[in-house]
Amino acid sequence: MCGIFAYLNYLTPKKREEILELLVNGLKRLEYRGYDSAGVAVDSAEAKDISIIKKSGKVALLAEEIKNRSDELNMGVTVDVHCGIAHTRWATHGVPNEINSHPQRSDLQNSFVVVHNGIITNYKEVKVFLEKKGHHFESDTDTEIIAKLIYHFHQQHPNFSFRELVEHVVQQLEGAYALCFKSKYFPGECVATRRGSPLLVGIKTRTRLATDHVPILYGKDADSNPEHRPHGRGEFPTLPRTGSTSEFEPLEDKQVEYFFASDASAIIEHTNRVIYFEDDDVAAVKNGSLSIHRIRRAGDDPQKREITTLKMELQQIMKGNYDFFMQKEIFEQPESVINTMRGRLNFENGTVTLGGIKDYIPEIKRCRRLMLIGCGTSYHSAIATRQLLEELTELPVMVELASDFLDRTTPVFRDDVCFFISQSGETADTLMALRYCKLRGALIVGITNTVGSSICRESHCGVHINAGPEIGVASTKAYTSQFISLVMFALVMSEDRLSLRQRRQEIIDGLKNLQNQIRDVLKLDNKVKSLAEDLYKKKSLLIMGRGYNFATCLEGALKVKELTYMHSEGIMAGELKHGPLALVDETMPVMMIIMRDPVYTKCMNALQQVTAREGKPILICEENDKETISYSQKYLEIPRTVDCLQGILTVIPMQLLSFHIAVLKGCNVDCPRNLAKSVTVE
Ligand code: G6Q
Ligand code: GLU
Repeated sequence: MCGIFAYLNYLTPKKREEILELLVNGLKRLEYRGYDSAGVAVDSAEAKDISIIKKSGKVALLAEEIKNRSDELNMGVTVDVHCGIAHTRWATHGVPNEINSHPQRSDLQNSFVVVHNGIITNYKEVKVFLEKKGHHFESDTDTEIIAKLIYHFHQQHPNFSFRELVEHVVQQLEGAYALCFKSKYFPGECVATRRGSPLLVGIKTRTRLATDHVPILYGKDADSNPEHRPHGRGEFPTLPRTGSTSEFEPLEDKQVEYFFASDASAIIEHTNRVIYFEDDDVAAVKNGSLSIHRIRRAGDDPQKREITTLKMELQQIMKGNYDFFMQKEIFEQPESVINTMRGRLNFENGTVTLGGIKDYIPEIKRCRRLMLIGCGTSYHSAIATRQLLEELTELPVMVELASDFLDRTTPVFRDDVCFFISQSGETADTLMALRYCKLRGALIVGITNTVGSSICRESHCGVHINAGPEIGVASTKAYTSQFISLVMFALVMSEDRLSLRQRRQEIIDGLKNLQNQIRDVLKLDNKVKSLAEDLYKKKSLLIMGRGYNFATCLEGALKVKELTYMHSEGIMAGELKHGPLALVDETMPVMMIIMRDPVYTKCMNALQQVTAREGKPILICEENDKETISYSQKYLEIPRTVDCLQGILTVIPMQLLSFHIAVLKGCNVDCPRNLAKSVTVE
């Protein structure tokens, strides 16, 4: 979902070539989020203007364009103070072409330039206003109004600071945004702000930072007064200044570099000292000092932003000896599942401690029902664990797709406990559903893989799945870690139930063996690859199962769709007779998941229905299950584990199968077409 990257060096001499390389490399770290074009803005060679370089297509094409213009860009010059902004665009308004790429500009002189992640929902009204003021638009984007609006305010208030101008602009905007601004009127300054889209800043100094926080600075409450809300049409009111505030000097060491980005993967190689911005923070760097400002609103008056230390290491976001991030992340699962349980599940005494929710367990035990809400793969992890949660908590468990949950304006009550499952922690549908439930007094539990993400921060409590950075757009290790996190929650909820002690113990023993069993399943990689060679030219693939393995059918079908662009459908085997069986003949590719679990007999019934119609199903079944194997020439034997954990093992062949088909079809494994790692727009 697009990426923002900005770099400001202060009293830190850098060649212009180094600065451009750094900006391009920052965009490369964000490519996995999905995009269709890219651009940068830097000081022009004479440093009195701004040069913008933009290209539709991949970042590599932008890098090539920069190289082609190296003479014009005076690459050999060293600058002590400079601000550069960069962007990978995921088009929402205006086709992916050069003119619609970012940075967007205020005028032909590039007086103000801006990069934007999100959607401005009232841009049409603002555009009408600005056109009446004589501004001429060149792009079809919503973003362009931001660049022209700040220029308009600058013309009205030439003595406003850069930060004050941005504050006035964002008070007119509706919708979601993360923004970084640069201006020829404010050389060496950068202003960044966010509402609804993620943004953070990394700080790098020669010596250790003199402080572990940056206080929040408040101007006068300029926008709490209703007259200053956007009129939507006609004249914008003349806005009073928000009141000057002293710039905060967080650093003793004046040599400093700032790295603004949409997520930490673009920052970690430079520094691990970061600040995650909150909605409506306006961060300004001026004379090397970072200050964070807010327009104070009733009930909202945080006093500071912590400078946190990123835990992720660079090699974790590199591919290692794999060709693709997704491949690496599939093969990381023996380790990632252990990391999810580390420090929480004590295999010796059978206890489970989830520090992030333990204070809330008594309240959760008194709740009326559990609601598990998510999208895509995260939703499937809820499907996968619903039955076990019902069994061990003896509570009603609702599993909801966030988008549909909101469409229905589902009734939610104070005694509901709502889980929001999200790898990125930024998925707009899931975040909107969280806010919907929070507003209605429910207890909010976040299950995320990204520290500092919006869902993480807006939950009352939660569990970090500790899967490590997941770069591939198609979620793999996050799914198995979400799965295990929810299983651990079920174990916590039932720890005082004597009647469930034996069941709990078999699950804990199963979790203990998982790492080795996942390794065994990964050894099937070559066999899966040969199955992929049979399938990759097919038009469709049906995946059937039920009970604890139905989620694997849904998740496997999603993986096949999103990675190979081939149709695939997860089918509840119990539903075969109610329609899907009509699809089966000797030509239709079918996979069936049949494990020796409580629904084995029913699955064998489904298998016989399929083979009776000349179907030739590929089976995912239990090791040495001769009876089941006898029904098919093509099968994958999976180690046996406790029934409620079997889905962790049966999903891995599906991850591998979709990966190999994608490679055979020449698809982009890490960045499938039309998709983004974090869908931050509804
Ligand atoms: C799955 C995809 C996608 C993803 C959803 C939810 O492989 O990555 O379906 O699971 O978009 O994303 P979050 O888990 O980040 O909310
Ligand atoms: N809405 C803006 C555009 O279409 C920004 C999209 C993005 O987040 O990249 O240009």
